[in-house]
Amino acid sequence: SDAHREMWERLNLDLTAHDGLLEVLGKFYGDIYMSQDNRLKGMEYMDFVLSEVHGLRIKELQEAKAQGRKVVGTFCVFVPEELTLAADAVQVGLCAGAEAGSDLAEELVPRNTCALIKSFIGFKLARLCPYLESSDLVVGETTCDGKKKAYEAFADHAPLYVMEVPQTKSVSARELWRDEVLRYMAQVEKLTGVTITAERLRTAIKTVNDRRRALQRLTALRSADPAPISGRDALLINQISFYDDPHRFTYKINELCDELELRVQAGQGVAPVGTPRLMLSGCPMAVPNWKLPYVIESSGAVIVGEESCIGTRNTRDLVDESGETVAEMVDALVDRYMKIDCACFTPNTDRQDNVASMAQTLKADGVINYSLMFCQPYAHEAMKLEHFLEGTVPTMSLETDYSMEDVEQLKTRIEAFVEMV
Ligand code: BJ8
Repeated sequence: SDAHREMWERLNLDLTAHDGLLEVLGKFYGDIYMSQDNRLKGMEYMDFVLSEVHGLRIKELQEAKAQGRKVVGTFCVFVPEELTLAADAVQVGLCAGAEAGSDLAEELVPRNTCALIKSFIGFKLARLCPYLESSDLVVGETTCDGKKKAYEAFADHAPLYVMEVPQTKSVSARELWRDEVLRYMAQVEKLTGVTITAERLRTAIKTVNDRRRALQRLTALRSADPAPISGRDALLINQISFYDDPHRFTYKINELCDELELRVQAGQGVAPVGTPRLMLSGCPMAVPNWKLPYVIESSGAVIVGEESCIGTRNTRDLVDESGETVAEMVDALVDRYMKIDCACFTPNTDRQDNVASMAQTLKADGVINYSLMFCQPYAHEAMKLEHFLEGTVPTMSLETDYSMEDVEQLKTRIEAFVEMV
């Protein structure tokens, strides 16, 4: 609409390139999502949110800003959203899953950089992301080398703040992380002018836990056979969880889970009983990175879980809600975030156990390790996981990026794997 265009213009987007992006996105979504059978009624909300991803949600953010609220953009699940919300700011995920502005990105970061990093830089330099342009603060983090060096370059282009994420789970690493959580708390208080009180923090912890609980409910329902929801739809839900209003989103997911429960009771699903059930494990799939799930689900399999930051790695652990003082609640946050089993940690053996138990709970017939090309941490762990899972569940590892050039090749490999499981 004209109002949307005016808003995009005010945000200094490149309108022509942005029109092109939305057109491609709409077509891609139609092919991958609207072609599915037996979709849940509850997915209509997701279709709507996605169709308005650069429209209504951005308008809401602009309205929040007009009321004096701040917007914080993030690239990693280590940024404690509870503190952002407790300071009355809005948090949105910025990591990007489409190839855009890669020529420009390659002027800022080396060619051999993973597609996720190149994408968020490309989106910025090509002026295509209204979330980035709405952000008052952009929070980076010292996770993989690719990201932490990219943020140095990115700091010239965005109001960047970097959290130091430790590399191990030692006692001193936890101390470092606690300091970093407190430093972020001071930063977000400075940004908003809001002091984080115990009451505000308690409410925020509850809000984020409620969203996690709703997504845990979804994860659990996916253990049913036949699979009651497609992997594509479940991934979309997880992707949308990063930028939708948390209260509205949680309500909608619980509603969708009610519908899923009825389906499971009636023995209905999106694919016949006996369809090979696969689990994805590895790098996050940022919106609109739907390529691999689409290829997998067009190869005679159904995806029943995502062990990923856009998936269970972000929803598995809750923050303890029994803290009464700000200090106790901060400690609870520190403990919960230290449980994240990102491949940037060394060693990271918890992840192996988590993948194995998830495969078992979800009754997965196979695990696909997914690494983005040039992602060292997840490529290394894919090798470890293959060994670890040997004899329990068939595993294969794939490396890919956002381009469509390897779709046929992926399909061939996945079909062979599906035959075998
Ligand atoms: S907690 S997984 S969201 S860092 S794909 S940029 S690792 S080279 S995304 Fe992540 Fe936080 Fe960890 Fe999760 Fe680097 Fe690999 Fe690229 Fe990656």
